[in-house]
Amino acid sequence: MEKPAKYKSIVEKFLDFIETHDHFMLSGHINADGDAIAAVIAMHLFLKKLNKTSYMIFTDRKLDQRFDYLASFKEIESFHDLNPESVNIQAAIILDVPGYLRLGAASALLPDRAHVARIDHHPQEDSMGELEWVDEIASSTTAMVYEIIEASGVEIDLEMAKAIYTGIVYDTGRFSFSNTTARDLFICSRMVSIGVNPSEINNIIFFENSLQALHMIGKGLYTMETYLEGKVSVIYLNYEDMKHTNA
Ligand SMILES: [Mn+2]
Repeated sequence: MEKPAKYKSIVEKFLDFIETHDHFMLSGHINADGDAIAAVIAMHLFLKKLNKTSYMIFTDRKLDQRFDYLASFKEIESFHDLNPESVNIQAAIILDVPGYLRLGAASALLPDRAHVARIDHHPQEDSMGELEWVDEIASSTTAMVYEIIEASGVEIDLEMAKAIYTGIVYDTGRFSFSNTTARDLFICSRMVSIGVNPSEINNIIFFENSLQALHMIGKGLYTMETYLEGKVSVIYLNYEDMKHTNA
């Protein structure tokens, strides 16, 4: 017999939410970072395995192209280029987004809140859906998505593993920030055993800078001034400096 809803874990509630819908919109915060992009892609690949349709739609006009090694990255659409007629959105799962302002213009596509679910690890600004899982202790939204995939029993393939590894390694600063937990290391160890190559991903995300980007960083560092006995430092770059790089 099914457990009464009040005894279900949040992960089980998400699996129910997914089971009861077929066509999803997935989105992350504006100026999408490695966690937002990887969490959306991991969820997309998971839904695909369940034979569900999902549209990955961000408010950003252009995404950080470093993450184009992730499967389905090219399927991500910008809200601004989208023909709303071309999508059939029955439900939405919003990832790594603390409120409407951070979701941006893509908020316009959200269905009724009864069909909106959210997974996030930021302090919250707005309640956005009937089903919300917010864990401020979690290192990353992607680590939370992993828990849902893991609980479903779906086998994690290499493409999913790359996305899961990417979101966690990005938001923990290569496992160096204070948010890094034993669970993150365990999950990433599993992803490596599935075939993820850590140095390959680290190089792409953290070490491959364009010459223009390095020049810009150099210029910024040169302007550094410190205040309050070194506790605060300030660097400045103007729009002209930024314009010549896509960093
Ligand atoms: Mn995040």
